[in-house]
Amino acid sequence: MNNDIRTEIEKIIKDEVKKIGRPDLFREPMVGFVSVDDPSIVNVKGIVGPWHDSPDDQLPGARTIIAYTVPFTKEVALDPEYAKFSGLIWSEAYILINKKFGEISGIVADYLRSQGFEAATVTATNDYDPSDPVSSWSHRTMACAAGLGKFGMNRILMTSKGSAVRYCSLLTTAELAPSGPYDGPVCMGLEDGSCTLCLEACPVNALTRWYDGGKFDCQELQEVYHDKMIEELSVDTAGTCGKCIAVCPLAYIE
Ligand code: B12
Repeated sequence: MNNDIRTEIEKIIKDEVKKIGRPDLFREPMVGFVSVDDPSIVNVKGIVGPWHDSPDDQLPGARTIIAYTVPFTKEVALDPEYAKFSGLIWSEAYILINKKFGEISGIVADYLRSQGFEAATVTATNDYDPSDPVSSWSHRTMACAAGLGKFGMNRILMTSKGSAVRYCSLLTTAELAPSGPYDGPVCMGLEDGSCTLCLEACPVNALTRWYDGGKFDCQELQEVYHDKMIEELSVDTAGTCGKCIAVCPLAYIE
């Protein structure tokens, strides 16, 4: 299979994150590849929900999904834990990388087209209706299927560099060799129930009742934090929370 193409894609993604010039916020990305024939992709509507797109909905003839993750530095990863509202550096990193994701995926897609393949990019976030906060394309499900991580009790995908990371993915008609299964650290809460820090850290107790109003309270909290930052701190930044990630012993892994 096209190993040179895989190597070039990894290089493009790593170089583009380096070019942001913020080693204080971002670490080297990790890239994973999964075939559309992988059972977790074939069954994606069953795993995520019937509203989720199939690869063909995004790109007719898609053969491979390229998932990538940008890990935050320790300073960003631990920022939300003691922040009164949104963590300032967490929010800065959130805004910067969300903007950059479109550019990075676009460059990878152009490269694939230059090699004679089709490619389709997918918006990194904020592509959903707040009255029904689900996206038609779950980047972390793609990352999970591509062997980059495993879900934890806080509903966050843990990777070998921690769970304080952000995800993006794109599709191509190129047949690229899949990455192996994830073999990094996993959530202790799910493994043996020995950790419940994330459940306790949520200011609105959303994680224990996610499908019973919890996800809406999580969403609303981020809006409240946005307004409070303006009112009390005169800072207009993204309303984020992330306390369920920051308290996790696996938030940051060297
Ligand atoms: C809508 C949305 C929200 C909504 C609600 C999400 C929801 N309904 O679950 C709100 C506004 C509440 C929200 C909150 C947050 N979000 Co948000 N959000 C999204 C968005 C845009 C879509 C997610 C979605 O459709 N979810 C629907 C559910 C059903 O799918 P899912 O959660 O993605 O994946 C599920 C399945 O795959 C399944 N699953 C279970 N077992 C298995 C096994 C296998 C093998 C597989 C394949 C899958 C699987 O479990 C997952 C969890 O239920 C994504 C970006 C994107 N397009 O992916 C970001 C995203 C999920 N959010 C993210 C983050 C960081 C946050 C916040 C921390 C806020 C912040 N930005 O600081 C909180 C964390 C809340 C939490 N603990 O989950 C990150 C997650 C990073 C990570 N490490 O996992 C994402 C991926 C954005 C990004 N581009 O990086 N979010």
